Amino acid sequence: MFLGLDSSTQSLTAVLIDAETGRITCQLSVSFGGDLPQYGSPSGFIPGGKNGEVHANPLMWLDALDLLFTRLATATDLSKVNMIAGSGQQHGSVYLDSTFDSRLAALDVSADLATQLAPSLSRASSPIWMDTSTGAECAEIAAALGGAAEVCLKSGSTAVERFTGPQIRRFYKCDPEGYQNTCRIHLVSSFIASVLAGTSVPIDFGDGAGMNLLSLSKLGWDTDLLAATAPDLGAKLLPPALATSIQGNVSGYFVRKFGFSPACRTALFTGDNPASLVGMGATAPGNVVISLGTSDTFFAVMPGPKTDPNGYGHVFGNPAGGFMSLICFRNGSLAREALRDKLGLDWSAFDRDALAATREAAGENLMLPFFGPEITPRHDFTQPVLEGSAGFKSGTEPALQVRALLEGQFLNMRLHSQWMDVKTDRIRLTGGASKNDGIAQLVADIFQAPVERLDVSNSAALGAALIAAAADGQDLSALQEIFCKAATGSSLQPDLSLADKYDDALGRFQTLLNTNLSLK
Ligand code: ADP
Ligand code: XUL
Repeated sequence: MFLGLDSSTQSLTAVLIDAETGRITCQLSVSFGGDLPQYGSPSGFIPGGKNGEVHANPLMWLDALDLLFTRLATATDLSKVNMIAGSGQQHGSVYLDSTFDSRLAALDVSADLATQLAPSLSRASSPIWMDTSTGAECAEIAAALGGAAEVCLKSGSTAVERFTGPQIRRFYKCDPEGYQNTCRIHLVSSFIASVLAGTSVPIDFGDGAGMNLLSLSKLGWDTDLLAATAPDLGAKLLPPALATSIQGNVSGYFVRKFGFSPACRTALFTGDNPASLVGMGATAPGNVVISLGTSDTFFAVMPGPKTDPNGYGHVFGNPAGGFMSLICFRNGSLAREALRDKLGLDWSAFDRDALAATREAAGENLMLPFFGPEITPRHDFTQPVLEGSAGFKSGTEPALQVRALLEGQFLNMRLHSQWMDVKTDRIRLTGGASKNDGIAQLVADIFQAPVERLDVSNSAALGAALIAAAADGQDLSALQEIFCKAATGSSLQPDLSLADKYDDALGRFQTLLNTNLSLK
């Protein structure tokens, strides 16, 4: 059996797989808000942060670990687990003093993790990916390196507010003493991996690339970025490694307390997005993943460490080796809901039949589909821009607007993923809106690629379980064939007769976008 854990923003999830039978044998979650109300973090972070700060209490993650294993030990026989791997929400960081490793080595089963490890925190809270407080630090890091493009070329992303390097720099500036007392900085992923291993373990290339510190070409910490971020930072980080590297046996705390075998081993943890790439069966070229959640994301493996010339997309390590990209489109479901509500519609106006009724208008009207600030392209939009027939622009034809919004979203995605030059044999759709066949069909038509949906709900935790199996020497692609199959009846073929229309629309969309980006 292989156990995958995912410590995400709102919950800690476990997926246990049996590689022999090809089945998921147990799935359990602890919700930070619901199960641990004492932390006052109903959505997984401490509400009311000032100046864009969004922090979480790392002790909450430790309590969640104790609680999850208590539940797992009741639900299943943990002595059968050969290997554990995991993932964490990306970018969040945990700050520890010189006692952390000795406390890990001396954990006592009669007390809990949070009580025993609390004294080793050199910073009481952890900034997480939702934090936007580091604009000044991003500018300082970019200036020290000679510009944003240089940071992107080295690390795979321009200096980004939520990324760990700028967060570390802010801590160093705001609390120099706290920074000095910090001997070890972990990501959420490597923090939890270290607790399981009973000793500090490295950050992996997947999550490490979300720090603005990792050199993509050298796969080691970049000395210029370290120096631009904070003094002596290199000494506070272990050298990064591949997610599938084995770290040794699980700590005796988990053996004695929850019944793991002393022979159970642990691999590294990675970021939730790299783990999802594995869980969606997309670690080899050809499969592209589009997640249609609150925001939309586009991710895929890349043959080499190419970077986005516009600086919008990110490059992370692929847990199976090589690299992946992640592009985030902030307006995703937020925009689909905004248009739905503005026109007084419901989701049936976005479904297959409704969209089929306006098929003749495919690619004709254009909408820049942004109701608020966007990340890709980075711009403070306030409302959509419409260009097309009179009825469309005046808003008298809601069905045309729905079509143009969705077309605009996926044309924008196609446009801004071109730099990756990835092979798209098929698109694997996930996220809340992916169950909508109308939306899924438009994705197939605009990208001119088949679309399929998988039966996977916890793709990051499943991906982590598959990483554990791969670390144990199992064949990852063979396991993905079994665990990451398209759900029956979920596949859709592109309408090939629309190829030229959407090629033409892409050019016009780009022109309209460029005109509007240069307006402000
Ligand atoms: P997240 O993981 O970001 O919380 P989910 O992947 O759970 O988001 O997706 C939630 C979103 O799915 C909702 O915001 C909603 O807009 C969208 N959604 C749910 N059902 C439909 C539907 N039938 N058609 C289009 N969008 C839908
Ligand atoms: C990725 C990002 C989020 C977090 C939380 O860059 O910030 O997706 O990983 O899920």
